[in-house]
Amino acid sequence: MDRRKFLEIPLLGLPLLVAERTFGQAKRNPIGSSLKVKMPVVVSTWDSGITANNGAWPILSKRGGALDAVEAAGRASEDEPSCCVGLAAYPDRDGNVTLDSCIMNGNGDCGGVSFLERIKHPVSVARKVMENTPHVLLSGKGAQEFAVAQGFTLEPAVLSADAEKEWKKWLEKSKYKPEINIENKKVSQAAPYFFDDGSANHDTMGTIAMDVDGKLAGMVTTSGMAFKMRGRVGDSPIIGAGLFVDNEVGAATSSGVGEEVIRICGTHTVIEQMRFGRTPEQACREAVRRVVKRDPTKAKQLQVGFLALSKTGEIGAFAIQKGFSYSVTNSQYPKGKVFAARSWF
Ligand code: SD4
Repeated sequence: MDRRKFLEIPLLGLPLLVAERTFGQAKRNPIGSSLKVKMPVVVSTWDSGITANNGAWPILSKRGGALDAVEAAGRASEDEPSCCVGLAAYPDRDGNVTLDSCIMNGNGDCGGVSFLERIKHPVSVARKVMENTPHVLLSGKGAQEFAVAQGFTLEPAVLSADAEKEWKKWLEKSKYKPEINIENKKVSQAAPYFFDDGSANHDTMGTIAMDVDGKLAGMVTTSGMAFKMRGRVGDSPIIGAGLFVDNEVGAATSSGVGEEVIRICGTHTVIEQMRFGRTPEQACREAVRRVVKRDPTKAKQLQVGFLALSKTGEIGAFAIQKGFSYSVTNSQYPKGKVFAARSWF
């Protein structure tokens, strides 16, 4: 890249004014080029990130560690049916719920599970992979056997009523087309934020946090894309794609069409951009730019969003499409606050 082009790129992340937007009762707050917050802090993708943050904040606010906090965030999401990231989530096209998750601390310790069935808390299995095996990622039957050996219960293979209804509806046409911002379009009555259609919520939760000692950690938990092919694994359990954390720099997570995130090693790209001086929002924007430039026509039809937290307490996000949001909880926002990310289109 010539010097002129290199210098141009950081300017792409300069602040633009974004109007405050209201979706039903879900009020998203406008952002500048970055949001500087007090530590400790937990930040999660989407409006339903509030549920995840509510799991993490009791730990962080009592001076607990970031790794414990993000695991608790994942478990809170997996426990909440309206979050749709655990066993209540939408199945693959054959009617099986298959879950992906990973967890990482700022020292490069990490673990993940993919294509995991009938286990309620994939994030905790991911942590066991990290702590009790020499490996980083266990998949499918092997991951399930490992989980059971570690004391996790094998749950019945049943769909939630909502998932079964949506799957049957989907079977009528059997067309795989990821829906943009599906995570924020469906909201159950239990969720703190509502949309005009009263529907709820979510199929991926990414959480990044910094504790009182300045240590970073992150996790992702998901059922992946609804009605995917059996065996499909997305970006969420893949270190450097759905999650990357480095105590020297910051933490980043992603949501949206995982295939696009994997192709550009999304969150690793974000962290490396931050390492060389970009703000979290600029870094997220650069990762989005790489997705868009690969196929600008296709990019119009899909959503990918990145969310990052720097070690100095700056938060930034950027997405291809409007509608990506993130939730922040700390001493300034103990009940959590939802912010809108800026977007390419
Ligand atoms: C995946 N990135 O499996 C996930 C899907 C997602 O909100 O983020 N949905 O590709």
